[in-house]
Parts: sequence; structure tokens; C-alpha cells
Amino acid sequence: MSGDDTLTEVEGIKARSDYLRGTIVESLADSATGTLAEDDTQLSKFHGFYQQDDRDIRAERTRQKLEPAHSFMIRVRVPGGIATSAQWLQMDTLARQYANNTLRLTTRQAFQFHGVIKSDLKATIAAINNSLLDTIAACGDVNRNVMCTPLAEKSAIHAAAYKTATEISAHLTPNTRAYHEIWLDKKRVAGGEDSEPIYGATYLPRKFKIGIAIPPSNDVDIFSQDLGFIAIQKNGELAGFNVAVGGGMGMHHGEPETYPRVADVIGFCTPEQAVNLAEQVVKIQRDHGDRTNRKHARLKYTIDDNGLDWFQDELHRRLGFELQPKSPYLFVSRGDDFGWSVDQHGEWHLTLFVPQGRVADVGDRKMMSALAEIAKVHQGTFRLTANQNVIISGVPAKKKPQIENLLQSHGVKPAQKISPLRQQALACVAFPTCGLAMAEAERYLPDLLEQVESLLAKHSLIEEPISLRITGCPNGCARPYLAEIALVGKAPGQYSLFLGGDSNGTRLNTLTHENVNESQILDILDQWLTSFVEQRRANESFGDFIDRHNYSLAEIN
Ligand code: SRM
Ligand code: SF4
Repeated sequence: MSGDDTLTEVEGIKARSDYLRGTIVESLADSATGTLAEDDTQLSKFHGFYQQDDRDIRAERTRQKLEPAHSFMIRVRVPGGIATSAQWLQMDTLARQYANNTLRLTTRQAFQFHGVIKSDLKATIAAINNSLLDTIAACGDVNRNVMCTPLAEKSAIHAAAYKTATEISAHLTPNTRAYHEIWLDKKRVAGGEDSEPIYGATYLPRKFKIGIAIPPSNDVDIFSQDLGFIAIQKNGELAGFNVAVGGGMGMHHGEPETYPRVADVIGFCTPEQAVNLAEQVVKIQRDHGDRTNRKHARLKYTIDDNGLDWFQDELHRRLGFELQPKSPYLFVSRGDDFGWSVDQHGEWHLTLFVPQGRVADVGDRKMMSALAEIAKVHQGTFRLTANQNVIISGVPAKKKPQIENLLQSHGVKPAQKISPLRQQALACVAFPTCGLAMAEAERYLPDLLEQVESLLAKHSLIEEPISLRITGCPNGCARPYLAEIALVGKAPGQYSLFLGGDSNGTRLNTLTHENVNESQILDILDQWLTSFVEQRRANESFGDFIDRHNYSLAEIN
């Protein structure tokens, strides 16, 4: 460490950590507490887990002078969202054995376990690795799970794009042996020095996110990624990618110097250039990202501080060549298409709606058990979507009835009629596990949707595919600032209302109301919907209508 006291505390922790070892081994061995040593709570993120406590009972435990009810969230990287049946089954088993009997499908196509206690961390992470998945770099100041549109039907393009996603993921995985020593009991090689040729000993200033979108679907919200690749097809083959840089969602209420940003498309690269390009963008951020202020440390700020021209020059200099001009592309959707579809090889894919992204057995609807039973007989893959749903992928025609029967016998109806609003809606986790939540999201979404569906029905708009997203705080984990309607938590029952994103995720919405509760939100939406029905142009979406009226009800008429 340089001794520079302007650097953030986390920079010091990383520098002292000996390539992410810290005192995690000692923390795990300390049976006097269910927590980790303080520095280790930062380092644990690079290993894929977070210390949390049950916020539903936090106040009560404080009253009783008890320490919070600590447990851990573990995130499993699944590059491109593709897991085998054996891996799905292992995740199911671990969720039942060590976590809270549920599996979270995240907005970045990963799995999460909640409620793992400290003494079970090692067994859980080792078992995840046994299934050939891992948790390293699932969180922390490194490149995270690489996303990729899981459109199985477009197989030639998808296979090539998915290959690039896995190559980028592998290339940007940290080198340190700390993960293998701590979780997999590998011995430290005597005299063997760790090195991180891409990241360096203090890794990145902040998290870094990469996604690949395959138009016409923008399901991965490509403009929210630090680095996005937009697949360009030519004659049914992958010709290359348009490159988008500087997307990001996180902001803080009342701090305008923090903001969401859509990525800029800066040019085109070939598939062969993509991995090196990703490395060079990461290195620019490593060298120029702000290490003095974590609220200002994402690539979007590095680009805005220095200018897009500077960024492009720097990238071209490091690459040793210039990107080609960007190619035309068109996004027309970003939701998942539910139900069965067939690909060019005659294999079938069933996209299942997972309410709020939580795979669980709830009442008569035993989705978790259904998927586990399917995993026992299914030879293909499970694909996690960026919309928190799952695709049972690669099913031969003759096996379809077996899958359908298993779903039906567990109370899961694949062709269940759900509104387009509900199909597309996203919620982050928020309470009770997220330490940063200010308001409910996942647990509140079903009730909220019922209310909004009633409003839509009242205006004869129930078939309107409006995107609605809710998060428990402004960090933006469900990418709310790209929705047509977004509720961003401020306090219990209070939200900031953002309106007017477009339906394909290319335009940010705008804050229209602060600190509003459910009845105020419904009232505002009711007014907008009334005008929308009366004055919309042909094929105009709700978000575009709001945008055309300058986000203000006063502008109407
Ligand atoms: Fe997130 C932090 C959950 C996707 C922006 N996010 C967190 C933490 C770890 C809270 C914390 O730091 O203590 C949340 C854990 C909650 C819990 O109990 O599980 C959390 N984020 C999630 C997940 C699970 C939401 C979900 O319901 O699916 C998503 C996991 C993705 C994954 O598999 O890797 C998740 N988070 C996102 C996204 C969307 C995306 O990546 O496509 C974003 C916005 C995009 C972006 O990064 O700009 C996002 N999460 C944040 C931020 C704000 C970052 C910023 O630049 O300001 C934080 C807070 C932070 O980093 O300080 C955060
Ligand atoms: Fe937690 Fe906020 Fe992310 Fe929701 S948006 S999971 S409340 S950090």
C-alpha cells in the first residue's frame, strides 16, 4: 500500500489481505461468535459471501440486548446462466441442507443462498465447487458473473456468444490461490508467490459488470453494464460485437453526484478480440478508477470525469488497434417468452415463470420440489434468465409430457395465465436479508402487482406489457432506472417513484415523486393511465407516453 491516506478503508484492507486471505481462516475457526472479523467481512465478498442479519428481528434482539441474528448470503457464479441438471440438483440439496430452503435466482443469472450459518460456510462452498460451480468473484471489487442472453433457440449465435461469455469469465477470474486454500483445503505452495496480472494486489476500485446481449432481445439490460457486448449477426453466424461502456444503476437518494447511467456504444470488435478488449477495459478502470471514494468508483464516473474521447483513445492505445464503426442493431424486447419453444435442432425449451425470482415450495405450489424432480430426469440444462426466471432447456419432444406432469403434480402450471405486467416485473431481495434495504421489495411485489393489475383492468389495459420494477433502496439491484415504472425504497412503506423508461431498456426513467406511499403511487398511476388511454399514439408504450409528456401530469392537455 502506498500509505496514501486519501484512499478508502477498503483499499487498505485489500492491500493488507495477502491476495484476499486476510484472517478468514481464523474468523471461521472462532466459535465464540457467528460473525467474521471486520476486515474479513469485506474480503469475504471476493469469495462470494456476505455477512447479514435477520432484519425482521433486529430491533427485538437489540431490545433484548442480544447480538443480531447473523447468517450469510452465498452467491454462486453461473456464467451465461447455464447450469447442468446435476448442478441444479446440488444447489437444491444445499439450499435444503444449509440455507433457508429456497434458491434465489438473481438479476445477473446467478444462484443465491440465504441464511447459511458461519459453521456451515466451508461445507457449503466446498460442495458448490464439487458441482463445478464456484463463488469466487461472485461479489467484490472484481469482474462479476458474466451475463448472456440465454436464447437457446438461436443456437448458432447463442453458442458463439455463450462461448465468449465463458471465456471472458474465465479470463477475468482472480488468480489468487487463497480461495482454494481456504475453501478447498489446497496447500499453499511453499515459496509460491501469488500474482494478479490483470487486477494487481488491490484489485479494482469497485465492482465491475459485463454482459452479452443477443438482439432482438435486450434481456440482460446491456446498457446497465460497465461493459456490454451486443452480438451482431451475419448470415446466421456471429460476426462480432458492438461494444458499450459505462453503464451502471447505483445512486444515492439526495446525492446528485451519484446517478444511474446508460452505456455508450463506442464501436465494433470481432469475437476473437472480445476477451482482450474486456481485459483492457478492466485495466483502464483499475488504473484510473477512483480509489478515494467508493460512491464515485464505478467505470461510469471514470468515463464521465475524463470524457468518452479520452476513454476511447486510452482503449485504442492499450489494444494497439481501433475499434471498427458500430453495426446497426435493433432491440425489440427484454422480457422472457414463457412456455415451450423449439429450436432448429428440434429440441424443446420451457421458460417457467418464477415469482419474484424465488424458487421455493409455497403452499400447494411446490416449484422447488418440481424442479428438483425434473433435474433428476432431465438430460439438458437449466438456464437462469436475467429476469429471474428459469428455462428447462434441451428437452427431446418425447420427454415433454414427463416434464409437464412433474410440474402439474407439484402444483406448477407452466401455461398459467399471468399478466404481461407480472411476467416482466422485477424485485430485488431487500428485507429481511439485505443490510442496505430501506423498504420492502421482493416480499411486497405480489401485493403491489395485484393493485396495479386492478388499475390496468379498470383502464382495459391488462394486456399492456408495461415494465415495473421495485428495489428496497437506490442501489438498483433490479435495474429499476430502466423500467417504465419504478419504485425505489426510501423508508418502510415509502418510495421514490420513477417513470418513463422505454420498453427495451435503452432510456433511463426520471424521478417524478419522492417519498410516496402505495395509495399515492396508485393515484399517480391512475391519472397517467387515464390520459394514456385517451391520448396515446398508435403503438405508443406507457413509458414513451410519459416521456413525450415530459414526465409531468401537468404537461398533459
Ligand atoms: Fe446488488 C449490493 C443483491 C444485482 C447494484 N446487492 C447488494 C447487496 C450485496 C447488499 C450489500 O451490499 O450488503 C444485496 C444482497 C441482498 C441479499 O440479501 O441477497 C444485493 N444485487 C443483488 C441481487 C441478489 C438482487 C436480486 O434480487 O437478484 C443481484 C445479484 C446479482 C448477481 O448475481 O451478481 C444484484 N446489484 C445488482 C444489479 C443489477 C445487475 O448487476 O445487473 C445492480 C445494478 C447494476 C450496477 O451494478 O450498477 C446492483 N448492489 C448494487 C449496488 C450499487 C452499486 C453502485 O455502483 O452504486 C450495491 C451496493 C454497493 O455495491 O455498495 C449492491
Ligand atoms: Fe438491497 Fe438495495 Fe440491492 Fe435491494 S437494491 S437488494 S435493498 S442493496
